[in-house]
Amino acid sequence: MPRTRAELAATDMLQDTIAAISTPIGESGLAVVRLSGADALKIADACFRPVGATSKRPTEAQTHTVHYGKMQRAGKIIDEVLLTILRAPRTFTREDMVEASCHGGVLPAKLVLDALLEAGARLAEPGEFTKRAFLNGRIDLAQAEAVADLIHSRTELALDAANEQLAGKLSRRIEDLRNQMVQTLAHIEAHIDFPDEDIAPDTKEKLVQRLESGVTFMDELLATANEGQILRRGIRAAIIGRPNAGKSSLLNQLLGHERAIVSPIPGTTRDTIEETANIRGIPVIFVDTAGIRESSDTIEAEGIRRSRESLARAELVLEVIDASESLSSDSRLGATNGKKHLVVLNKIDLPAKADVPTAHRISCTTGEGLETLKDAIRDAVWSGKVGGEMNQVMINARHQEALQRARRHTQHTIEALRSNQTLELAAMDLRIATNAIGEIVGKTTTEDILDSVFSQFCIGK
Ligand SMILES: Nc1nc2c(ncn2[C@@H]2O[C@H](COP(=O)(O)OP(=O)(O)OP(=O)(O)O)[C@@H](O)[C@H]2O)c(=O)[nH]1
Ligand SMILES: [Mg+2]
Repeated sequence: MPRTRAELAATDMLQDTIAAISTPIGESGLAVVRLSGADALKIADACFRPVGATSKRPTEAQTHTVHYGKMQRAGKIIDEVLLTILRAPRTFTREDMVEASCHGGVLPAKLVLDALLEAGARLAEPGEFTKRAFLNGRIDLAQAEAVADLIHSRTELALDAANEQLAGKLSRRIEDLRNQMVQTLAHIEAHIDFPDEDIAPDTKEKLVQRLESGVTFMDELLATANEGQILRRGIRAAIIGRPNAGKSSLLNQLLGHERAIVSPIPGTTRDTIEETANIRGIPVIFVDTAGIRESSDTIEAEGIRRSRESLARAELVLEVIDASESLSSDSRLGATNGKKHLVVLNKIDLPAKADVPTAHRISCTTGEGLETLKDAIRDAVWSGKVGGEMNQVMINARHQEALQRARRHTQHTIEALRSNQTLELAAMDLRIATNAIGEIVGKTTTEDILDSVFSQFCIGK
């Protein structure tokens, strides 16, 4: 049953004061332990002893101030910390918050956390701080997702897109669309309440037009799904070819460091090697594979089996051919099942014995042709449709599913109005469509949707 954000906020989700270590576990200079909730200041009070003339107890401290002191647990000093006091509502969660910067390392942060838990806090679930920012109305659901995208982004382009979404670029468009639909729905429902007055034909036509422009807008948003997916997940590109063609050399060139072993002995690479590179802003997961040939060596044969598996899983294939060797009947890869497929002719610095007219000509030794190849990789996966109005709005899989559902039901509404079916029918479909649009920003949502969104986060965010 979809519920509004306010309804969800009224459940017991926001009762506890939550705590978590917000920095990665491991040795580091500093670690930050976060606390959020109605009792945050009181709980911090129980563990913190201020040191120095200007430091205050958390409950007496002004908002947005920093205090130096010792953290205590069972009467014993466990660490010296800087405590940042943030009083509601100008905080990330809109609740009272305390951030303790303690010494890095696994133990100090863990002991500070334990002290806070013993004083009455509960360990936060993954993404629970961001979930509270959503439930308390500071950000909407699409913006909360952008926080996760921001953390996970692997290229600047992905980071820019996440920042735009966090700033509300997608949310504003979705809100506008939803408002239009709500108005249309209200109009139709008004006529259901007064059955004597049927909608005048020209008014009806105006409603249909408004819904149709809504569908066009949904299509524009849907067209960004592919790019959105690529930026968030990256794209898998398998480097495939005969032994010694220069596949590992190409991987190293694309990564900019010597990741894979390169040698003149055919059959050097046995296992597949995966590594992500930033190609013109797009995260590309390159997979270097064992050269494909007939082999009686069982280890090499297993490597070749894995090469074929990588080929099957890849979205883009880079077929590497050695230009200094004559082509034979088994030099070429053959059909790749409609996958995006770039042919790369390597070793063009050597006397040529093979030629493939459509190939991208490169030399991993001199670096020639590599920049052009990177452009070609980008062009193969990036449609270039994103730009202009939709610039930097890139929807994710959840938005895509909701938009498709909304589109379908909006179409039903249009058909119902056009064919003069009952207005109840038209209104019902439009209500479903409006709710689906509302799901994107979390206007209408379910606990399942929230769980699946926030489970993508780490603990402490
Ligand atoms: N002259 C020249 N030699 C190259 C070039 N690219 C690679 N090589 C050489 O070709 C040999 C094979 O290179 P690798 O990158 O190991 O080839 P591979 O396709 O990974 O080979 P396998 O792992 O055995 O399948 C090495 O001696 C490289 O130095 C090139 O552009 N020009
Ligand atoms: Mg190799």
